[in-house]
Amino acid sequence: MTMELDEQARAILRLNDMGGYTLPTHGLYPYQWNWDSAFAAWGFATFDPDRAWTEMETLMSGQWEDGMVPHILFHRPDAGYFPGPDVWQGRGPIPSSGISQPPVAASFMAKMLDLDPSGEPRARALWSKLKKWHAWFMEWRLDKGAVCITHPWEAGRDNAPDWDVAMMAIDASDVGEYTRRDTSHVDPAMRPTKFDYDRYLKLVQIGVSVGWDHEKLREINPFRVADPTMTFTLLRAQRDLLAMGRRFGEDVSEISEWITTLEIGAETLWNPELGAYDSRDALTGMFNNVRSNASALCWYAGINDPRAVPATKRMLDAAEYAIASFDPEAEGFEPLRYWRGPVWPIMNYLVGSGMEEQGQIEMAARIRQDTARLMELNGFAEYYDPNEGTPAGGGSFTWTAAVWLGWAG
Ligand code: 2M8
Repeated sequence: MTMELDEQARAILRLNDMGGYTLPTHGLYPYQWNWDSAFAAWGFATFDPDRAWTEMETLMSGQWEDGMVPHILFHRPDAGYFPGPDVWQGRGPIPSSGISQPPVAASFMAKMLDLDPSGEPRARALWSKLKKWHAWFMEWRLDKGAVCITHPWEAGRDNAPDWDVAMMAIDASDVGEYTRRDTSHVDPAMRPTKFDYDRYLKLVQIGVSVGWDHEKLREINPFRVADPTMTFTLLRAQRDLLAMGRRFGEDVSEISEWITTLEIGAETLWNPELGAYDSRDALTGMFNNVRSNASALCWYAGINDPRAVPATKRMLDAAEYAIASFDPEAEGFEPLRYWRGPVWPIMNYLVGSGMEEQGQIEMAARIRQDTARLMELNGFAEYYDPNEGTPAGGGSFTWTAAVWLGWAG
């Protein structure tokens, strides 16, 4: 059984391999996405290390002059996705979007190096690029030491309830006409709403209007939210970058300082009333009061926080398959609508492996078993209904297959 699933997972990576980069899935996502690609590299590392390093190299080849690594690289035009390169008008060496995504690449590169120590020369060449990207976050995205997103797509948790209040404050009345493509690939009931998309596009238009100048955007962008996903993944990635830097004989003093800053920032996201790490609107200073699976990334970031245990356990127990992206007991929970309830294997891996490392064995085992069960029963979907296990979103999904190969299987 396991062997068969291993083969299926490898076949999905091959199927989505465009030669040098991997699509999340054909049809719905016909380009290279940043954090998807890091997961893909790790999946490939379990059976084809050479291909794994190439994936990372292609991702980093899209890095902008200022250090940012965009959330989408549009290698070849594809009419099946909107908004494409003509709308985004990124200013990097490869047509791209104008925002970034959770920086998990350094952490997966560390895993790749464990699996394939002979890849060290390629890792060394990538290391300084990753450092430049991490420096970019530290320069442009901090609020009280926590990492902010400037667009919901930047967090990777597109329509999470975390952003609802901030989204309501955006005037998108002049966004104009556009045609979505996502809803022709999957059921619109599983996707973000038109209200969300109007604002997603409005924020892109604002970015384009200033040529994606981060300094100007810091002044005029109407959306800036400090986010636990970003803060915890960057904190973890800095620790992994530092460990690799020491191994390569690099000067890592600056990275140590970044880690201290991010640890302080992470603490500013602790919402005592919620009993969880929460997103905080950097423009208003208000917490969003949303209990999501991003809170449980604290362990992945190396923060073994006893305060976070009770609410996390409640979230695990509130659904058949852990861990729902949004608290199943909260008002507005939607088990099939994207980041407003479904369970995501990639988040399960980040949360579960962090718990394993920090000795939260019971919760970790539950999450890992549930992740495996979902794939055994329902294949390699983008995400699943946390109560029924129903596969949803895109099928034959790269990062889900990678999680099977690297961890759950
Ligand atoms: C989803 O986001 C894209 C926009 O970036 C979309 O809905 O069009 C998110 O789940 C994101 O986290 C993911 O990287 C991307 C590709 O799988 O899809």
